[in-house]
Amino acid sequence: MDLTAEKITTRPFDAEAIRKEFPILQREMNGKPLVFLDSAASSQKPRAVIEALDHYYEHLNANVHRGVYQLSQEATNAHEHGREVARRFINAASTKEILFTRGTTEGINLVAQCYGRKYLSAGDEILISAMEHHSNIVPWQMVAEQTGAKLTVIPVTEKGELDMEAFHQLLNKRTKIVSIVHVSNTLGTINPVKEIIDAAHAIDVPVLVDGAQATPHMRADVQALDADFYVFSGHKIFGPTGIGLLYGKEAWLEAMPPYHGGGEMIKTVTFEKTTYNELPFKYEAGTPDISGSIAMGVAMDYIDAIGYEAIQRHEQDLLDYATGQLNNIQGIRFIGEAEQKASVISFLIDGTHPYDVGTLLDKLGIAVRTGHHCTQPLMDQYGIPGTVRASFAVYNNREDVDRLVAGVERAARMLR
Ligand code: C6P
Repeated sequence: MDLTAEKITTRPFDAEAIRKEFPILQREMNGKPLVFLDSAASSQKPRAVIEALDHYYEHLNANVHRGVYQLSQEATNAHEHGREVARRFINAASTKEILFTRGTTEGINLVAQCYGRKYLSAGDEILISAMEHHSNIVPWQMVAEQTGAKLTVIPVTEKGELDMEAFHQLLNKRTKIVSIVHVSNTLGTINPVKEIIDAAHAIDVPVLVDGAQATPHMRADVQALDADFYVFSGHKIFGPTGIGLLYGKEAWLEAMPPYHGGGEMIKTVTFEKTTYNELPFKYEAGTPDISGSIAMGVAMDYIDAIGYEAIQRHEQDLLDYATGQLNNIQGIRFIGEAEQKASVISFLIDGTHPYDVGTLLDKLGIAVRTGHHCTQPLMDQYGIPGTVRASFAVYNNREDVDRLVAGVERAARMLR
């Protein structure tokens, strides 16, 4: 297995062949074939990614960037190849701008602390939206407490879209950073991030984009977007858990102080003074997740081989079909009806609690997520405790939708 091979040949789209590449989908749950509809929480993994993890530990395992011996150099090459794959995947200008993190959450905390402690002070504003995941709220609240800055919040309409008029009014001279979700994990809404970035840049305000829910479904081209920071998680794009990516423009990464201190991120250390390593290592203290960077690269190549266009076409079909079928169920209420939506459907059934619906679906072998989806302020706006959320990936099919619809109908009959 050559983990540094330059390949990516797009293949003809074959939904059933793709499905077979995900071994876990052969499992049964509660005596029924598993219907996995929680990919927005964490996607399943294709065999190629699982094999890459195995291959690393069987053939390449050694620490990186340190050993003079060949095994360490091979591990380093494979790890750095993962970075190059990631650079290509998001069309960054340089691998200096590609930082490995533990995931979206760590990426946002890194920017909040490194940018915030240097550039924020009392009276400054951090502009986020009412549909943010807690990961894009709490780190900013923490740095606001440290610096005296405050959060301002773009409202969300009843349909689940950003109120763009309000955004343009809220963006002002006191705004020091905008941090916005590309695709909402609860509503499925695809936000107009390019419009937001252009407006912010017009008054020299940098923008962080939380791409955790976008990257499973669409190309994040950081140069076309002109994002200053773009973050996402490996485990939502068919890669392993514990690894993610922070893209940052080189100028910002050079200007900001580092995040964690330790090995790898230094050039020289004395008890009096430490000088920092060059990019991207300045932000990567300690031994990285080597198998993770390699396997995430394989996951990115896997997406590129199928192609985002084909993925989107397939998922749009499932989204339309599922929305239409679920809509026939009496008493269903959709939360999130934006014009531009990814394949995420949140709903409630009159007279039932989402948790009970989710539990009954599980008995039928159907995995959905229930609860507030780490977006409590959004739940408060809708005045609901949570939703049932079904999210679709490229390995799902119409049969999965049929099982979901039959399951929800049955749950509704039993619970009302
Ligand atoms: N949303 C969901 O089921 P981490 O946990 O760091 O990989 O990702 C955090 C995160 C940040 N932003 C958005 C928009 C997200 O959707 C998530 C993760 C999961 O919706 C778990 S709550």
